[in-house]
Amino acid sequence: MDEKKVIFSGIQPSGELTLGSYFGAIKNWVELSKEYSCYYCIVDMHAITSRQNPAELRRHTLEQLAQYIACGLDPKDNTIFIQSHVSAHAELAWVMNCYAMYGELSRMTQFKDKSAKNEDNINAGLFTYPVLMAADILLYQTDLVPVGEDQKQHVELTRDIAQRFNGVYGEVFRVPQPFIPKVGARIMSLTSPENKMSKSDKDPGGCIYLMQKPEEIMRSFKRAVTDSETVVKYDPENKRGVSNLMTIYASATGKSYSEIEKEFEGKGYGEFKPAVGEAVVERLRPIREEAERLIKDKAYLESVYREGAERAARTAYKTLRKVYKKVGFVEK
Ligand code: ATP
Ligand code: LTN
Repeated sequence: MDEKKVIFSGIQPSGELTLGSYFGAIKNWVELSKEYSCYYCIVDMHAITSRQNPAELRRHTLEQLAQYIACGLDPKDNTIFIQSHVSAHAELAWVMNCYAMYGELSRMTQFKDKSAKNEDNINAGLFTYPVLMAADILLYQTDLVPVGEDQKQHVELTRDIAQRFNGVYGEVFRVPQPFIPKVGARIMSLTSPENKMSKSDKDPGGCIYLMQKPEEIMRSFKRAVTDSETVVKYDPENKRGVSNLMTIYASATGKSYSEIEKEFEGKGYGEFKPAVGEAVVERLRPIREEAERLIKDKAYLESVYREGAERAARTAYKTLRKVYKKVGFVEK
């Protein structure tokens, strides 16, 4: 019997992974993978809530798998898989749809943001996106969900849906908790630090991508928006740009904000910005090199996602069968 606590998390293959996905999520996944039983998913079904080019979606999915492994997730110790390969996700999502309320889904800030950005494609999938996410999490009897701050509301909704279902049918689902990093929960854009760094951002200068070349990373940091002062000080209210750079530096080096303030005392942004760039370049270099190597090894990647899906399916269908029985479906 596996007594370890269970972790589930996922990222949509909707573009190139950013420093936000890394510091907000994957970095924690790697730390947790040592102690817990972990499921790390590439949520391609979520990705199609925005229109995707099919060839690109396929490429991003495989690249993301290579990047998960390159970031330090060992497929032997972790169940790494592609969401659409385990059809229980779609099946549980349907049932969960009937236990999620229109009103609560209407309050989801991600839905409101994404609807405002995609006025021409406010599809039903975008609306029920958090229900599929709840199904992802609940299928594995998950204890902890490591995500960035922006996903907290979705994990809370998952808890509400699980409790509602359990309230009617008994203890079917474990009620999960969000796990949000203390530093790095919200990495902002380098060009508009009032917005979250996001892989579907239209302004590439604001984003740092895991696979980006060092020269490009350095250029983006040198151009990062700061303020008219010259003091390196953590003050997210009044110095958004600089505070964001400090968060990135802290996440890349493990230093605290006060250590960083001391390190750059009396030095201006001209010294600080390239130092952040260097730290990020060094942090990402081994990841990029390993991911570039892995992406060429299609047979290996295939073996990882096949095995991952098989392992995931075993747990997922156990939960799904229980749910079907509880709601009154006839056993086949
Ligand atoms: P998209 O632009 O396609 O919506 P995204 O870049 O916002 O994607 P997601 O795939 O939605 O990223 O998120 C992947 C994981 O990384 C989630 O756990 C999310 O909370 C986290 N994350 C994403 N962006 C950031 C960020 N800027 N700072 C901290 N965490 C982030
Ligand atoms: N909604 C998340 C991605 C996601 C997820 C999940 C995260 C889908 N299913 C389950 C944690 C657990 C996002 O947009 N980042």
